[in-house]
Amino acid sequence: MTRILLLGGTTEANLMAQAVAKAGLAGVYSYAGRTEAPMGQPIHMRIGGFGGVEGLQAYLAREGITNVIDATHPFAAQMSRNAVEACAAQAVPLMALERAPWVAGDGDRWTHVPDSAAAVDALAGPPQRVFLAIGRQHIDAFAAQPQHDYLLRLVDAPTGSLPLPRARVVVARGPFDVAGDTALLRDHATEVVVAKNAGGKGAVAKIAAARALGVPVVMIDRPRVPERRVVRTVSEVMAWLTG
Ligand code: 3Y8
Ligand code: NAP
Repeated sequence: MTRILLLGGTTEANLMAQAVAKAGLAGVYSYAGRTEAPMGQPIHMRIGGFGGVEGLQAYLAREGITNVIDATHPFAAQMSRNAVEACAAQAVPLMALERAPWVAGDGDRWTHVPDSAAAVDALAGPPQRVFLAIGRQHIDAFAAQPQHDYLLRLVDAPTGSLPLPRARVVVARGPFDVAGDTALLRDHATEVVVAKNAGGKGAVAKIAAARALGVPVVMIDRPRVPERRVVRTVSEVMAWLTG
């Protein structure tokens, strides 16, 4: 009897949940609990951390999980590391569903940086109008470059003051579209976009908008995650589950 743990929080995970429900397989969709009101899912949901590798191992045993699908965001590296360790320890098969990174094309003006600290360093220099599109968890680090006029896009309205003296907040949950992001960059007169190389469609609009407007992008490359089986499509995961 298949019982799936789907580590979610992305567009791909949502598509995966639809396929699992359609196939009539038993599964649980797991959110970290980062946002106030995460989207509903067609399968059971759980919200919150497991309590590290040990907590995840105990969960796998207690719930009789037979397959784990890691469909988390490429920057959710800690969750992916924990899944590799816990699944190996419990001998539960693990499959990652991961989108390919974006690759710069004609007209793209990208500067690649290895992590958000390097993105902060890349913003040294005279004041600019910066679209900081990397969410809430790493904003504090940019207080080291207070000279800029920031536009922040967050999933939930910030509680308390922001660590940036000049920042405007747009509260919006993606997926985003190119027309909307082009208008946003124009209205803000953005001079540089800071983005994570998330890949996929949900966050790519700002990259296409920056290309169209000739705006440079500081592109944060993905963190390393341990070796594991990876596929790019829901159907490949379904073949693995039912094969
Ligand atoms: C809680 C679940 C879907 C899935 C929506 C995808 C697409 C839209 C684009 C910008 C970039 C960013 C951010 C982003 C995108 C999708 C997908 C994606 C980027 C939700 C969600 C959860 C989260 C967590 C949130 C992080 C933040 C990152 C905002 C739900 C909406 C910037 C990543 O406030 C916080 O603490 C937010 C934290 C992790 C990164 C950060 O470090 O702040 N995602 N995003 C998941 C959980 O609790 O387990 O609330 O319904 C999911 C999605 N966000 O089709 O419905 O699949 O990537 N999410 C980035 O890529 O740079 C926004 O603004 O252009
Ligand atoms: P992370 O740094 O890799 O994980 C930190 C801790 O959060 C994990 O050790 C785990 O806690 C908990 N956690 C993370 N994802 C979880 C999940 N799906 N279910 C249960 N617990 C989870 O994670 P993150 O980067 O903060 O991402 C959190 C969530 O947001 C994930 O679902 C991810 O897919 C989604 N998301 C992240 C980004 C991003 O830019 N990072 C973008 C879009 C969506 P314990 O150790 O206690 O188990």
